[in-house]
Formats: sequence, C-alpha cells, structure tokens
Amino acid sequence: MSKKISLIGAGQIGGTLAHLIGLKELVDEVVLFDVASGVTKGKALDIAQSSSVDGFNVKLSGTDNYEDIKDSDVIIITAGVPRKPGMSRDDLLGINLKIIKQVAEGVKKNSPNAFVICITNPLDVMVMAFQKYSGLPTNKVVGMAGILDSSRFKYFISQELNVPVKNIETLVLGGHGDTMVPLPRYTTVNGIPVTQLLSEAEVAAICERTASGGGEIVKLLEKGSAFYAPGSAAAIMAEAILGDRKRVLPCSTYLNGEYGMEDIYIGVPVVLGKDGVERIIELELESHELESLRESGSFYKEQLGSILGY
Ligand code: TXD
Repeated sequence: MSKKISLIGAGQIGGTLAHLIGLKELVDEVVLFDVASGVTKGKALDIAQSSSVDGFNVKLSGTDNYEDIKDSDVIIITAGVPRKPGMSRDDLLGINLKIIKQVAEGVKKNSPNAFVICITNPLDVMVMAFQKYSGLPTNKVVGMAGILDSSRFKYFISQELNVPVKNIETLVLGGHGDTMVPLPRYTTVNGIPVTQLLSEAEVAAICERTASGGGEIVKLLEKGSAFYAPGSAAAIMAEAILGDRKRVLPCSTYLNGEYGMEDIYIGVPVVLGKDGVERIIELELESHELESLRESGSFYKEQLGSILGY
C-alpha cells in the first residue's frame, strides 16, 4: 500500500525533510503544507525536479489546504514563528501555541490515524499541547529533540578524540533547551566508557557545548536556526515507525508514571516501531540525573499548565 508523509510547515526544516524523504524514498508521497502556499509549491516543484537527477520516485506537492493531508501515515510538524527582536519567550510560546492548536485541529479532522512527530519549539511544550489539543493517542505523538541533542554530543566527542562518529554511542535526555540532560555515564566509544578517555573537565565542557548547541548555530547563521541535523533526526524517527525498525531512540515522550513523572512530555529513550512508542525504557539513573530529568519535566509542564490552565 502506498505511504504518505505530510509536513506541516515548509520552512527550513520542512524543505530539508521533503528532500531527505525523497532521497531516502521513505514513502510514495510527500505533501508540504504551509500558510505560505507559494513556498510549498515552489519547494515541492524544485525537489521533484531534483528527483530526475537523483533518480528517486516520490510524488511531491504543496498546499495550504488541510484536506490534502488526509490519510497520511506520518505527519511532521515544524509550523511556527521564530522569536523576533523585542519578543519574549512567553510571547513566542503564546503565538506558537495558537499555531499548534490550528495544526492539531487540521490533523484531527483530516488524518486522525497518523503518527505525529512534533519539532516546533519550545519542543516539549508544543508536543504536549499538540497531544492535548488533538486527543490523538499518546503512543502516536512524539517530539524530536533527543536524537539531535545526542548527535551533537556525539559529534563533539568524535572531534575531541579524533575518532569516527560511528564509533560513539550516547544519550541525551530531558527537555530540548537549557534543561537537557547529557549522560556521560551512558556514553561509550566502541564500548569504552568516555570517562576513561576524557577528563571530567573535558566531558563537562562537551556537555555544556551540547546544551547550547542550537544557540551556537543560531549565532553563526545570524538568521534562523539549525535545519540539516534536525531534518535528519526527524527522518530517522519517521523511518523507524514506517519500517517497524524497533529502534531505541531518545524522543520527547508522554510519561505516565515512568521515571516518577506523570502526565508530561519529556525526552527519554523509547523503542520506535509500527505502533509508534512501543516501549519506554526506564534507565537506572543516579539521583542527580533523575533530579535533572524531573526538574526539566516540571519546568515545561508548569509553562504549559499556566497557559492551558490545568
Ligand atoms: O530539536 C528541535 N526540536 C528543534 C526545533 C531544532 C531546530 C529548530 N526547532 C524548531 O523547529 C524551531 O525553533 C521552529 O519552531 C521549528 C521550525 O524550524 P524552521 O527552521 O523550519 O523554521 P521556519 O523556516 O521559520 O519554518 C516554519 C514554517 C514557516 O514556513 C511558516 O510559514 C510556517 O512554519 N507556519 C505555518 N505553517 C502552517 N500553519 C501555520 N499556522 C503556520 N504558521 C507559520
């Protein structure tokens, strides 16, 4: 049966994702949805033309009509506005929540059986808001951040040790932002604990650079934020679900008792397969790690609670 991914938001990450999904031939059809209708059609046409060069066979189209996302297998949300000068984080939160509400209504009405991957910032708040507004099952609604944050951690370690990224396994949990929780204890280089290869100070510096990894790119770009690595990370999640890969990946996931947290979205390792979040892996964390994770979770829950009033 033919498979379809709809991308809600056709900005930097949406466009990158459409191209990646095409190159990987993850599905048969990609729909780019955005309020900027010309952009969706322009990007769809451009990428479709690249398929003649690269030889992939994926149907691409652009739209500003929610009916066109119907029967999507996976929906990836990047819709939102970035912070403008003079705008506080709270202002941004309010605006993006309104956008997520619209998106949730569009998805619920037109493609309620889809798996949804949310990327819009502030990530852990937006994914939870999407789930609450749409009422879609929690195992089918996840947020992308942990794979990106882990990939940054991995890359910095590979640079420090001058070894290939492929040799490194690592985990970054918690919220996407200042409250993320890199776990050096779960970081190995071909099985060797990273703590045996780098000093405590070096590891701490890498953790810090990882936590501000997005900001480093924002500063360099001067306009917009990272989009290549975020696109790659979301594509891996879609691939795991569509291909029933059962991959263990850190994702912002709904917790209902796990890690001692309830009714909350936060980044933890999960098994992603054909049923979406098939299992939540509860790591044995040390008390300071667990505390960081819980602090991270309650920070976002309070933010959302104060707005949605619960
Ligand atoms: O790890 C992570 N989760 C992230 C999150 C990593 C990097 C960036 N992250 C966030 O993703 C970022 O802070 C943004 O909130 C989103 C999307 O980033 P992108 O770089 O793609 O932003 P753009 O280029 O501004 O694209 C957003 C698009 C733009 O084309 C708008 O026209 C569109 O969203 N938009 C809408 N689409 C549909 N419906 C509505 N209402 C709407 N409003 C704006």
